[in-house]
Amino acid sequence: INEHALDRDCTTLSRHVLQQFPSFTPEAQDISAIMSRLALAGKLIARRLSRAGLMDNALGFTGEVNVQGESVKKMDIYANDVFISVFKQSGLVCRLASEEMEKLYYIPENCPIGRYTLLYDPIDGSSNVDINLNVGSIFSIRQQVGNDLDGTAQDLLQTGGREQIAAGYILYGPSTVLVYSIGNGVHSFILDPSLGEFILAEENIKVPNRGAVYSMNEGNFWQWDRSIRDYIRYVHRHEGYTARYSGALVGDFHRILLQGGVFIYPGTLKKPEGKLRLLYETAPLGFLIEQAGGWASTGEQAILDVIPDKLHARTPLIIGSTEDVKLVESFIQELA
Ligand code: AHM
Ligand code: MG
Repeated sequence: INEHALDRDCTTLSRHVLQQFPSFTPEAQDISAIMSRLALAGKLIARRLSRAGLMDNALGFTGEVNVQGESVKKMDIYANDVFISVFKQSGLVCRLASEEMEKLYYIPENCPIGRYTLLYDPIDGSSNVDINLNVGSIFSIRQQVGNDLDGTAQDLLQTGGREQIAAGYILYGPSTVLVYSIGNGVHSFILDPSLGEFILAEENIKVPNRGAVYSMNEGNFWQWDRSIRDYIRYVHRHEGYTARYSGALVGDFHRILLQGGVFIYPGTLKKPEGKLRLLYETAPLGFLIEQAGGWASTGEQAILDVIPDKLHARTPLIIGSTEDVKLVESFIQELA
């Protein structure tokens, strides 16, 4: 038998998470259990996405508008509920906050004991769902500090992204990929549908120091600050750049994580803080990119140092290869 292939097949996500801890502590067991449930959420969402076009009630809009003023898609609601359901009766996660819910959501039966908070974007890039292109889910785990049961989330509004215990995403593409970090490198797993398990694909991913890709919505050019317009003019005048933008952050980020480059969603006239939300979009990806040796910035400070003033706070995002991010920062700082 091919022992190597067999060993690889046996490196499942939950086993890998346990191996990240020096010993079999209660925290190690908790985080492993949380990751297994997040993996289940990913499998449920991947299953529904793969058949959505054949189902009566899976594509399109619900007709509602969420707290962010965005039209809600049926898949957003399904995926939002999946993350709640998988943590019911887990005793692990007491509070959840997501892009689709105005307030924190408490799972009452978990609350006296559940010491963790889950922050998540259930379907990121949901405009891609109806056209069968990649989307993702983003997650972040924090220790619940104090006994917040009144919904004010004070603990979340006093700390930055370095307090994350774990962060990651699930990318629903040709295959379903789960990428996570608990502060000890970035690791990727691929869902093997025949096993129903996420199997280790790559350990300790390092983002290249530089890359050719720049990823941003250039349709917003006229809405950007002069510094960002200057940066784009620089890119257009230099050889070696290539544009890639899918409209779904997780996919665009994944490309950059593996191949290098920079993703930019700056502030615009209409949205001075940009579009992306700190707690469940930019901070988790910031955590991953720093773990991979790259950098994430608002242009003025590290994403992981930003302290939100509200649950759904937004930040500009410049993320990817360190040299590429620093170049964008230099344009911003020159005009500051
Ligand atoms: P969503 O979570 O509501 O789908 O919004 C986030 C998405 C990102 O995935 C993507 O990078 C960005 O919005 C695209 O925005 P735009 O269409 O303005 O370029
Ligand atoms: Mg999103």
